[in-house]
Amino acid sequence: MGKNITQKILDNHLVSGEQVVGEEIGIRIDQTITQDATGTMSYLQFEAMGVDQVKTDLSVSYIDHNTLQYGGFENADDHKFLQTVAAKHGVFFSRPGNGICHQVHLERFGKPGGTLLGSDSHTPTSGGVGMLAMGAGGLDVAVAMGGGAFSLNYPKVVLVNLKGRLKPWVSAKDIILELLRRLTVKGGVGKVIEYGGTGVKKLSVPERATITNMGAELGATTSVFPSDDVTREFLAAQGRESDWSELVADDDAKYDEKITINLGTLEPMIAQPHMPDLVVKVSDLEGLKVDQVCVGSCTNSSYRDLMVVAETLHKGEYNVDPEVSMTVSPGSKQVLEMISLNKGLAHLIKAGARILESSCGPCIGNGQSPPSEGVSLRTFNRNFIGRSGTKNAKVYLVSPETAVAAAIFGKITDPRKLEKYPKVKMPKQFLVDDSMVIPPSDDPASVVVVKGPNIQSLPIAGPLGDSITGKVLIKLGDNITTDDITPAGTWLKYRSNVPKYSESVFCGIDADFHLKAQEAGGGFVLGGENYGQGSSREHAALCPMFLGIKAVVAKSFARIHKDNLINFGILPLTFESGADYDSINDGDELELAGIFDGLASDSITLINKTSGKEMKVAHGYTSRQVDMLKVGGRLNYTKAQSA
Ligand code: MIC
Ligand code: SF4
Repeated sequence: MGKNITQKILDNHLVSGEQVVGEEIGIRIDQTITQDATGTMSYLQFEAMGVDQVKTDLSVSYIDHNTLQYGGFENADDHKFLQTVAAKHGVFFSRPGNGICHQVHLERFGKPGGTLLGSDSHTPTSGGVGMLAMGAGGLDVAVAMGGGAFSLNYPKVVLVNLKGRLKPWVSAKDIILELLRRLTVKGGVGKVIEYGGTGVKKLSVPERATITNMGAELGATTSVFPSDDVTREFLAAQGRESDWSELVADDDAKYDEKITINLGTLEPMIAQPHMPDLVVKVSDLEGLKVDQVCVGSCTNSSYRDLMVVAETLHKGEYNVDPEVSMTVSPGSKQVLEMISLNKGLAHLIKAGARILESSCGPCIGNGQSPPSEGVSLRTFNRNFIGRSGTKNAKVYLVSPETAVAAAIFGKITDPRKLEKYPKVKMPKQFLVDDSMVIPPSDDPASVVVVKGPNIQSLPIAGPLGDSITGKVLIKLGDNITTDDITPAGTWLKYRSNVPKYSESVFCGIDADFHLKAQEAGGGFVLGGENYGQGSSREHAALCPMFLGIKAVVAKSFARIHKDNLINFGILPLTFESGADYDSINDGDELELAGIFDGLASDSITLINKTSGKEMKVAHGYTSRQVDMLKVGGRLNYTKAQSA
């Protein structure tokens, strides 16, 4: 029987388990990436595992999230630690300024047919060159660096059949926004989204990467494109044609679901506040006044994207509307250098765009927070409430085409109203200069790992008991994001300092949560559907663990966050019915009873001691996860296994 692309890569990397949908498998990881905001924890964990040199084909540590922290030593401490720990253990180090991890990895390292694990949820970007690239918590990445397998449930595979070709002013971002409109932020859970059809040939690698990048917002395990002639040309233009190999689905490949998108009839789309799936046509919102336009992020910061914006401004002799503040963050040093040599940068500057560093910047609330009640149009991938740094701002997600139209007219405008669509050709040769990627040391024994005062040691949970009692410390609704649990922005500098960062837990919802949790000696968190969606930050489990949270009971969980909770010894449990969720109130006293027996089956008894009601909650853990939870999480488990 024929295979699809996902099955081919998984089969080639399988080390344990059966290829049956929903069953846990273990796969070998070829490459890993970390970024600074999740990397410090990941390397502390790697150190704790006692492995000397990474065992992957390639591991890269990127500095791109918190590059220019204001006022204080924390950020610089983190960077020094990351640089020295990389040199010591065989990891390449991409310096701040070299660009956003996903864009740089796509340009310089991604390889068709390989597996990539990254401590960032947008790692699937490299699916644009036919890699099976997945986001995970830093601890999972540390284990993969040590040569351990990555565990996941064998996914369903969805074929998205792209037909026809995009019309002018409609681009890759509109394709993924359309998919989000159809499938929602939970639509991809447990699935790999694979792209095929005649429309694929018309999309360049960076356009494909925009789509695989934002597949993270569908909750998908990952997204992947075929590796074809377009991929070969891209890799050749990056001076690495030898990394290319063909990877396409067999003609008789089977899929669990099929979806068709007709590119020719697609219109410019826009995601409204405050979820990436609240998508409508741009024309439906025409005329809404805009305060800010931000171009960049790992979704839309490629050479192609920035040149579309620059050329539109230049050809039409436009300036940015006086009431709009427009920023542009290039995805990489390569992109920035190339647009500076071909005058694209000059066009942006002339028109009044403000040029930021090649980093995440405003996407993670690092600068350029919108004004009060402001409307911000961003080419980014997430518009969760408060993520921009301004809680009452209204953030919309759009393509570079729609962004530039709004910058010109000062209001939401269908970009098809602009005249000539600039034709941006993919360069025959990209400017290749890897001088900001520092290779690991030839003499690792001589490298001293520098840990300034911001690098605090890692808290570790103790073993699980047979019963847990405690109060409901907070009851939440659906789609709670990791930005709600442990926000970024000004808190980002405490990513290496769990005790301090724990003060941020749920602070946007209940400013005193951390005090309440500590006073009560820990307790329970209740959630609705898709609890923990968004980022891969394991701090969203680590910090609650530090505050004494023992279990999160929700209607359903996002994949990466559920794994992170288990990794840090917190029980993620699922309600059997909405009525059970409704029957518990904030402040109720709960007891999980007979946990060990419950772990052996799939349900544990939850008693609401306040109301007297008893119910069953499901866990769905594999036997490996049960063993991990019993000893207090993955680090203890890995240590015990290697002993
Ligand atoms: C994000 O976009 O939310 C982040 C910041 O890149 C996170 C990682 C982090 O929290 O450090 C992600 O996507 O995983
Ligand atoms: Fe950085 Fe934003 Fe991409 Fe996260 S989504 S990696 S913060 S650019």
